[in-house]
Amino acid sequence: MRFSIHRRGVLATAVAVSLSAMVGAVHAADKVKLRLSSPATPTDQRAVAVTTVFAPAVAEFATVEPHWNASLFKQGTELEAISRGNLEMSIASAQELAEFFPEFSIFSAGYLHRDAAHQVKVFNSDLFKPFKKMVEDKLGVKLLTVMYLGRRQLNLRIDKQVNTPEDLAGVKLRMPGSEAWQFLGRALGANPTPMAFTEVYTALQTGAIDGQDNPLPTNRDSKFYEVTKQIVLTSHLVDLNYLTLSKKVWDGLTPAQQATLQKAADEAAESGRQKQLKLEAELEQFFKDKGLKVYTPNVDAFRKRVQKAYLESDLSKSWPKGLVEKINAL
Ligand code: KDO
Repeated sequence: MRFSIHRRGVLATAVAVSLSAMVGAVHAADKVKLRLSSPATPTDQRAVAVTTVFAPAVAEFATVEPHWNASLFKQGTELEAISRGNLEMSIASAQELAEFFPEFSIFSAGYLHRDAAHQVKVFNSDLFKPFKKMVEDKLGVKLLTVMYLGRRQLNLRIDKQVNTPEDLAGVKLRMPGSEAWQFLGRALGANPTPMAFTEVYTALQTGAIDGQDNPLPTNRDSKFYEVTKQIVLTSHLVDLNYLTLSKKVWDGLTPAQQATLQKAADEAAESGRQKQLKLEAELEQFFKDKGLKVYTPNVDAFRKRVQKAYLESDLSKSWPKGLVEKINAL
């Protein structure tokens, strides 16, 4: 008797377990899988925001599967992968978008965005709407929100004091691998060379390059301070990325899911932005403690040279007329 009760109990439990496993499996299969590929490290604040704010907020209907350190797609190939249906999400740059739409280079121009708040204003303004639509219609990619990467600073393995763009003559500066980035490197007065983010540490270590540029938190996360001697605070680009999603995936969501996902993206971006700003304010001392020289050059000289280079360039010919003024006025 005891045995049979026990047996029934076991059977009932087994049935319940397999039923709930089946229900679980159905739920998991019902969920939208969102694979995200980015060269960012998992400790980068954009990555932290995606995993700790965005993913839990959409968990009811989506499973976010992030691949950091460019482990799924190479830097710069993510947008095409989304467009072809091989990837659902990325953290894209304006420079990458400019490879498809030259007019996007306006958002990659040095000394254009003033700060993190200005980036948000530009992204949410009417003037950005046609840009979003163009990317959706022609590439099938939705720009969900703007993420703050930070003020890019020169980070050099050479000792030479850099006060003006002239001091960068002949300096082999790694820039990410698209034309808009190379242009910025030249505008700064350096000799730019394209290279993927994941190769930078070794290139600095071996001397294949003289330096690179990135915001202070990135320099810490990727340990570039171990293989460089100085940080020159040029703040030449208040850098941004867009959190992107396949338009096809977006269109497959219910209106309520779309609203939840949009809110999650905005909240993740805001959380990452605040943390990144805090880190930027704190990190100067961190690098000094690591033995690096950290100083502010003649920023006006850099600003003048860079802005002039953009305005006289072919890149700016693709920019809608009057847009620089409108951006400045925001
Ligand atoms: C870089 O390659 O230097 C860069 O900072 C460029 C950004 O647009 C972005 O792609 C970023 O790398 C990666 O997310 C890694 O932090």
